[in-house]
Amino acid sequence: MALKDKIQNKLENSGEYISGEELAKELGVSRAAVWKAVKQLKSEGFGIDSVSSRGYKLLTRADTLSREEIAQALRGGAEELRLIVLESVDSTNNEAKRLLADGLSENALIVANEQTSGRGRLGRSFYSPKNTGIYMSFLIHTELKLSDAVRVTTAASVAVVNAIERVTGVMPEIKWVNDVYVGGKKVCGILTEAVSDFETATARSVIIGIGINITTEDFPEDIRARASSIGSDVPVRNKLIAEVANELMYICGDLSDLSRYIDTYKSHSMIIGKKIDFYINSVRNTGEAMDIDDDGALIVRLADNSTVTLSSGEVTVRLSENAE
Ligand code: BTX
Repeated sequence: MALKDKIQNKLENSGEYISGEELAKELGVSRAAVWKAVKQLKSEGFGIDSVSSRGYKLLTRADTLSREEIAQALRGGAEELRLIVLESVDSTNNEAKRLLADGLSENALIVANEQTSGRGRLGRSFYSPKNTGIYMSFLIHTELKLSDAVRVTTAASVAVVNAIERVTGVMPEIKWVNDVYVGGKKVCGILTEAVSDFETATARSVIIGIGINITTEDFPEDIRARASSIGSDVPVRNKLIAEVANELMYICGDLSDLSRYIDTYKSHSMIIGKKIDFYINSVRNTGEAMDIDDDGALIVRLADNSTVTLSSGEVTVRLSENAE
């Protein structure tokens, strides 16, 4: 039995704090080995409290993905999705594309415990370690005007925010266009891809990829200052996945019914009323974010009082460093 499994057993049986010294003595290993094994258990999703004077205590068991638990919580049409739960995959969006290329005609939800090449927008990557996050993609076959496809991203942000609030009680904010933040740091990214028919300017299928950090702590150096997790002392991944699906199916059931999502999108905006920097083709501009229109476009007032309307695509927005 691996050291970490032995420590897991001891912590589970005790239910109380056990000092690192005691564990090391009982298991015949160094305290450093105990510390390393505890760190590994944490990275697998176990909630373990470490207090220097008292030792370690198991707070929560691992938040294990379960196809059955997800399926049981799906409703309102979401239960009709073909549900695929994988241990590891390059990217759930890539998997959705492969299923589409193989001729899958059902709508599907693909979930993975880990992504080895999670993708962000514009060729960026999305850090997707195992056990501590949610990585999910919806494959939806729908006839959608390309001009309406942008609404899908807006809808997905709202589905995520509603689901997080309902399942965890945490109140997230949305940074236009599709990032979800908690405490000023990014906890979720959404990547929407359309398989389109340019002749008719319609999307035939959309793939909506959603990544949410639940208990991830060890972010890579370059994103550590900007990324965070929702945090949870109890297992939430299965419930949250199902709730995002339920919300998304409801909103996408009628994207022309703006009341299903635009108000929530606006009320959770972290930039409306704030000074922002925005980048078009890497050129920096500044202004004040005024409003978001019905298509999810951002209305910005410039220094000369004129306004511009920014659609998603190539625009990146940041809160101005000198913003109050
Ligand atoms: P984005 O391009 O807006 O965000 C990616 C950027 O965010 C990175 O360049 C990095 O700075 C930062 N970042 C990377 N990983 C994380 C993370 N785990 N948490 C917070 N910030 C991070 C956003 O793209 C769209 C991301 C979609 C991810 C989902 S996961 C399921 C599906 N499959 C897949 O390959 N992508 C989507």
